[in-house]
Amino acid sequence: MYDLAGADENRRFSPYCWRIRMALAHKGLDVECMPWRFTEKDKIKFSGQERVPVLLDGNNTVADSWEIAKYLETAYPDSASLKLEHGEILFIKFWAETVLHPEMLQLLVLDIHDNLTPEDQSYFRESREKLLGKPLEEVVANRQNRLPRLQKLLTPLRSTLSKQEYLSGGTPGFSDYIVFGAFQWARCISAISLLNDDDIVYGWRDKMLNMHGGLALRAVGYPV
Ligand SMILES: N[C@@H](CCC(=O)N[C@@H](CS)C(=O)NCC(=O)O)C(=O)O
Repeated sequence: MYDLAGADENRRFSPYCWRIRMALAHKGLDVECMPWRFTEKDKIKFSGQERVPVLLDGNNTVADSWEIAKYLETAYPDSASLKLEHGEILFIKFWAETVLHPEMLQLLVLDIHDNLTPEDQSYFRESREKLLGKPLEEVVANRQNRLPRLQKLLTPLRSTLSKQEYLSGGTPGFSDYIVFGAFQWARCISAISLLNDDDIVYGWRDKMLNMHGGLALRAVGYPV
């Protein structure tokens, strides 16, 4: 799998790649995660698009985390299910991508920049400043003041986790990996603390960090 890396090639921080690393571990599949940088578009050209994760499995190439999850369910039907069959999971996916990620990006964007190679820094600054409409330093100025917005936005997550152990029900599934990917993105790239330890979301994230032999806990990141 091609996996987004920082200047330190062991810093793997993509929320989309983390979904898949957790999904692969869930299915008991070993994977080699090859470091890829934003400016290495040529390296993944064979996949017909310009983003990671890109999974290579035998003769198959699959890009896009959702497509990869579906592929894993079809190609490995006998291992633990990712529980994709209920259509509502698409709501979780789009909520994470259009509500949670953009809010987190405004907290993390400068830390992401600071952890990249010099070539990636230029590309990232230019593309993200265009997207956000201002200098990265301005985006994160007074970012502590934005934290209550994030806290509020997590309300449906809190309510769900007060009724059941995982977003997918009694056992984890791809819904959990989608949302966890966002928290792992933050943890791997920034020292900012997003969750208080008395928050039920903190407890859920802790379980996710320790799952699959502590795969996510062991990753290069910050103890937040
Ligand atoms: N829809 C894709 C999105 C993947 C994506 O946006 N990946 C980011 C890394 S987190 C990327 O490769 N960005 C390349 C760029 O911004 O040039 C998926 O679910 O896999």
